Amino acid sequence: MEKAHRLMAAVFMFTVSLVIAGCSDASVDHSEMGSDNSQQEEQSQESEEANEEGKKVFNLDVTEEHWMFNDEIMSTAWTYNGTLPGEEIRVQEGDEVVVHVTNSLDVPTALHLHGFPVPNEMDGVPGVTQNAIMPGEEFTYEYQSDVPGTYWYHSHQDGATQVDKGLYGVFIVEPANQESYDVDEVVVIDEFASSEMDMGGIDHGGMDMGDMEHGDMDMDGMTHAEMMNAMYDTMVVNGKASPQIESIDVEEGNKVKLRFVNAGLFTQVVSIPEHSFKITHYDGQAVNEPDVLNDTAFRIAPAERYDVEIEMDNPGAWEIQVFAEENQERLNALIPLVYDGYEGEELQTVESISSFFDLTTYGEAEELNVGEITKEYDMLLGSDDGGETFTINDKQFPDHEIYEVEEGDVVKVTIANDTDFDHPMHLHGEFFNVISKDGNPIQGSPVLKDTLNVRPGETYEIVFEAKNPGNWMFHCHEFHHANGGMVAEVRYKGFEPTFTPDPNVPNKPE
Ligand SMILES: [Cu+2]
Repeated sequence: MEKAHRLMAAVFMFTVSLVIAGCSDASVDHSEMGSDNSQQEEQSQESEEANEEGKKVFNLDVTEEHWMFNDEIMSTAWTYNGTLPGEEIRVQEGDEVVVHVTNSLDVPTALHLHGFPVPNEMDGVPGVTQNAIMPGEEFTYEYQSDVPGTYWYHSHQDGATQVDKGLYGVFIVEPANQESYDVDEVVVIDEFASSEMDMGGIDHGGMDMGDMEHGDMDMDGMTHAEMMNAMYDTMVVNGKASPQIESIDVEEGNKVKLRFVNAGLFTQVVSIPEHSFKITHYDGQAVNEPDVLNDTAFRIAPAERYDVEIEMDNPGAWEIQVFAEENQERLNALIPLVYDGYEGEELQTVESISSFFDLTTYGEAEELNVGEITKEYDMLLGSDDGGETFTINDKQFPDHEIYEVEEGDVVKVTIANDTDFDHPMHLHGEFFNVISKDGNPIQGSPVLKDTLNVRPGETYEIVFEAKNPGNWMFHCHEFHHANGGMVAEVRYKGFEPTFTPDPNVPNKPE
């Protein structure tokens, strides 16, 4: 124990010095950029403002920062506007939204709006829908926010590095008839690897991340799961780790909406103590007649969102529990839920979990408004033994499976998981309806999603209508799995992208 502590302390000191060295570099880059371009920037800003009247305009600067997860854990984070998660973007249904992304990192980046059905050229996938935004450059994304819901934005360039370092934020479109809540807050779940603190520093000095993963940490011979559990050791909620996770402050009688977003790489379990609640939305899309749940935990996989409505009828000081099922000892977080007047009292949490939420039977059934199926495809999720490679139909990106569709097609995809890992499969560009699980039709509310967690041995059928022409990624959202090849693509016949891939830009979409 003693020895391990000293080692940890040594690693931490080493890290801090590298981090400080790294940051001063970044600030030099900043000032140089500003002086060169300031006049030009002013002019272009004026003309942009004229074009942007009546639109909701956001500027996201992608920067490297020191970030304190709590009083003790500091890291180099990559951020949007200096915060983790990035600045929340909240707009109303019907708003025209403009997002200017300025890249102040020294590597290329790109912004993907996850789940929101954007036009293809706004999808932010380097090499597929645009060239990555090079250091010092800017890219403007425009969206018509006509589909309400809880979404998130994140980098789609080298996600295993960039999202892991903090490049994510929440995007909310409030419906025109938004119900009123006394509290409406996001709960963004992530986990972080303290070993990456020194990875971040060394990386800046020119060392390759891949070398670190397989070399320095002595990860040879480890399975993928063992490596993940060895690396990630700290839960992060809304950018903070215990004991600095911010409390949700409520009053008796409040109606509370919590928007859970998993921005990390592990499937998490969420458990709400001693309160009944409803899950009102999956991935931002409304559940039909949601039932009241009690003593029921729900799983949230990477990139999924669950909106939860809770009546505050049990005054006290509580803790919502969040933990990674596969690594509960290290990856668990307690989010204080504190009634007015109960501040400072001992927090009470869930003692044991009696049942798990099942989305196949939840809510009221409703007829789906989809036409006759015109195309059927299979998606077999595979992996080699140790989890070094990940495949879809035995193919690996960039020699990947292409699902060709035509506008108007009704496409059924049967997804089967033949691996030992969860795979949260995300389709860009369209929502899909989950119609069956393991051969049994969905009994409850329609399940409209953009990310579906397919657990080991499970098979799902999904259906989507091809109505948004483009080239759309369909991939696992555990970025290491995507990196290992678990990426497919839906391509519309005859669609021509509006951009030309630039061979000088290191596009890295997976
Ligand atoms: Cu996966």
